This record gives sequence, C-alpha cells and structure tokens, in this order.
Amino acid sequence: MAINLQKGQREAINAPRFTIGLGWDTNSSSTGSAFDLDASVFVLGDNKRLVADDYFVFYNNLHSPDGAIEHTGDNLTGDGDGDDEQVKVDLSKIAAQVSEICIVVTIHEAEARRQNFGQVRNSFIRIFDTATGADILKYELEEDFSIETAVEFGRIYKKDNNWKFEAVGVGMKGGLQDYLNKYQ
Ligand SMILES: [Ca+2]
Ligand SMILES: [Ca+2]
Repeated sequence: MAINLQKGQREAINAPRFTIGLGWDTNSSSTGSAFDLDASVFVLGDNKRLVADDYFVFYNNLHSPDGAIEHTGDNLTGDGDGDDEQVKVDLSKIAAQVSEICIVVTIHEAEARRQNFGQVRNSFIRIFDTATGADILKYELEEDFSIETAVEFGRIYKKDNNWKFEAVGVGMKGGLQDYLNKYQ
C-alpha cells in the first residue's frame, strides 16, 4: 500500500526502477480555452544546477542523456482519473554527478489563456515500482493555490547513497523559463 505524504514529508524510494505519475483535473469551461498542464524534471548536481542543458527533461526533450530519465509524453487535456503524465527513472543508469531530480508542473501558455492553479483540482504526484507496479508513495496537493501558474510537486534526492522523495508543493507565478533561470 502506498504511503500518503503531507507537504514537507520525506520517504525513501526502495526500488531501482520507479515511475513518477502526475495527475490533475482542470475545468476548461471556467476559462474558455483548452487547459494543458505539463510535467517537467530538472536533473541537478550537488551545486543545484542542471548537470547539462539536456538534463532538463520535458515534452520537447523526453530523455536524459544518461538514459536514466524518460518522460512518456505530453498529455494535452488532463482528462480522466489516474496519471496524466509520467516520468520513468532507472537508477542503474543515472549519471554519477546527479544528486537531485526536481519535478515541476506548469500550465502551457498560462498567461495568454489566463489560467492558474486556482482552476486545477485533484493534483497529485505518486511513485510506484516500475517492475512490479507496486505503489510506493503518494502526495495529494491540498494547497489552495490561486494565482500560481507553476508548482514544484516534489523532489527526489540522494542522501548517503539512498534516494528519497520530498513532498514540496510550492507554487509560483511563472513558467518553465523561471525554473530554467534558477537551475541552468
Ligand atoms: Ca501536457
Ligand atoms: Ca486527470
């Protein structure tokens, strides 16, 4: 059974290959235009910067160069229960200098479409064992977001050679470029 985390809690990930599932529901009728949320990961070194530019894995760069991280593709609507987008991680392939994987969700063209996380419901991040499908952990974002257009759902980091997940749930008004400015 999955462990349900609260904001700020941490939990070990004891699986060499795991999948990060992200889900959300939106109400496009409230804004009149399509609502597209995007999951992205920033693969960072000890200095909290991208290991290299192409370690920014998102809908236009689905694989990290070491082959450890795979984004399974862009979901354009968020319709339905369960994971809307997924990122697979294979720790056996991960580059030695990687110490953190930061997972964010942004709203595509949020400003032009006048959309924000105040209109997003049922958002969660979960991690399961890719090989067995067994649930490891889940974090449902219960925060009442309003003007935020980007949210860091969680981060996975290496400590004493073990990998752990932290439920972050911190939003901001901005987009992918702002995270790139921070991590590049
Ligand atoms: Ca998307
Ligand atoms: Ca959904």
